[in-house]
Amino acid sequence: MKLKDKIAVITGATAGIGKATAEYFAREGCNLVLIARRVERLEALKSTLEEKYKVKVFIGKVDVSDFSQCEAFFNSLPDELKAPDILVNNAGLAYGMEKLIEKPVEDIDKMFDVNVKGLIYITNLFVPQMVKKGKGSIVNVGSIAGREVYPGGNVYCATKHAVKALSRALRIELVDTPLRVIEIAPGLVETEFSVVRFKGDKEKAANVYKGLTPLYPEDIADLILYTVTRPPHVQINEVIIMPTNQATTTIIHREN
Ligand code: 8X3
Repeated sequence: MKLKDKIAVITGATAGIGKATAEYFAREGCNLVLIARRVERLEALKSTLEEKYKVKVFIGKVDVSDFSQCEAFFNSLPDELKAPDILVNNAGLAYGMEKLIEKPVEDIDKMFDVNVKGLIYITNLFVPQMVKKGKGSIVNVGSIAGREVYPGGNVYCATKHAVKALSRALRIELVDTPLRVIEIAPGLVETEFSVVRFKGDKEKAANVYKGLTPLYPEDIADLILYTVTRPPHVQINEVIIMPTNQATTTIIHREN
């Protein structure tokens, strides 16, 4: 499948994996609907991609954890954008590494609200239109934290296990349609993820990727592009992708 003149909706589009995916899709001539909270970044990305790749980019300042914002943005879209060819549920975050019993309640809520409820809200708005159109790919960005649990991972791991469960559930429910559901589960990818997790502590964040070559957002964008451009009868259900020097969430070889 070629992406030229297709439409992709991407959440969490202004940084990391979302931004790289927007760029990789735009390079193929794909029009974009980019959803994120930071409007200045959205506007800057829109003008860069439109100018560089001559594609149309629509932007939505939306916090995916707020259903009324998701719904209002969805309702404001012209019909053809309500039924994209590709939906990338990328928005997600982790907060902290405390033990479960010490976790601040607002951090627990935020992770579930964005990673799980936000993904469901966006899916439930766009996917019915994709079903009506009779084609499309849904890409959910999961994590190896949805395959394993590691010290301090607790709630984040629970949300990513939920992303795996929701992806599998959706695949079952869409089995009689031409739609495909793809879950991408990365290990260490160097993005703002760790700066957010450690609430701005750049040193702690840098330590996460220290001594190894991590994955970069472009590596994941490249994989997402691969999965959505397979022939329509090919559904890549799940892909686990890690840096070469990572074997599990905790077994990581680092050079001193
Ligand atoms: C991010 C990967 O191992 O930091 O989803 O949880 S990990």
